[in-house]
Amino acid sequence: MTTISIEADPAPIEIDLAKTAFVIIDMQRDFLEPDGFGESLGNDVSLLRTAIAPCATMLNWCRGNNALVIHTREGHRPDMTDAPLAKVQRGSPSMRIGDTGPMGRILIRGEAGHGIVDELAPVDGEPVLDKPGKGAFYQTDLELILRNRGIDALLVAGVTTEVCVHTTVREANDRGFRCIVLGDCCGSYFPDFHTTGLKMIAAQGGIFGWVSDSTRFLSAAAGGPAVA
Ligand code: C5J
Repeated sequence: MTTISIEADPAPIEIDLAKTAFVIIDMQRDFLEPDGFGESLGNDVSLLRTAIAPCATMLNWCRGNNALVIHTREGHRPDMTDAPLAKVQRGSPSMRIGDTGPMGRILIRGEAGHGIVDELAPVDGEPVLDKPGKGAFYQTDLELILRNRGIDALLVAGVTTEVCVHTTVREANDRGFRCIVLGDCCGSYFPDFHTTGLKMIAAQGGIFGWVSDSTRFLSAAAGGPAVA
């Protein structure tokens, strides 16, 4: 057992590294790459891409220290039988789920855009969960995997802060997992949503979890002083 104390908001949090998983939410080409779905909708993907380097640093640490890493991808079966009509028909975007975009059919499993960016590509032994919804627990075996491994704390990263990261953290919190969201490893097309989304997690004494960053985690893991 290696227990460390991570500087975080609203307060430091102690975790046992053997019972901690790094969960990376939806770092998919369609959300993050120039020419992807996100950019085709007019979004500035550079706001999300800032999360790639800190996520890669965290991945390296986890791989070097035998920590469980779990990747998720948002998307649907090619026949879209698992895509609720209410999701497919929502809003009036120029392209919808299932339409053909710059990197294949939007949010469809097996298409290039659905894949995780090369910098964070999963390696053997790292579960990759395909989720049809925003939360990583909905209609996936994430909870089973975490319980089987005796995990009680999650280091959470990914995109977007206020949508799939938030939904997953809320789901995890309700299931009794302690979530430490690494702010620099997350991103949003809307900077104020990112900032406010993180504040919402840590508000009211940490109503859904804790907020920290990769620097403070790595410093705690190295046994050094926390760097704000
Ligand atoms: C994610 C979304 N991954 N914003 N999806 O946050 O629709």
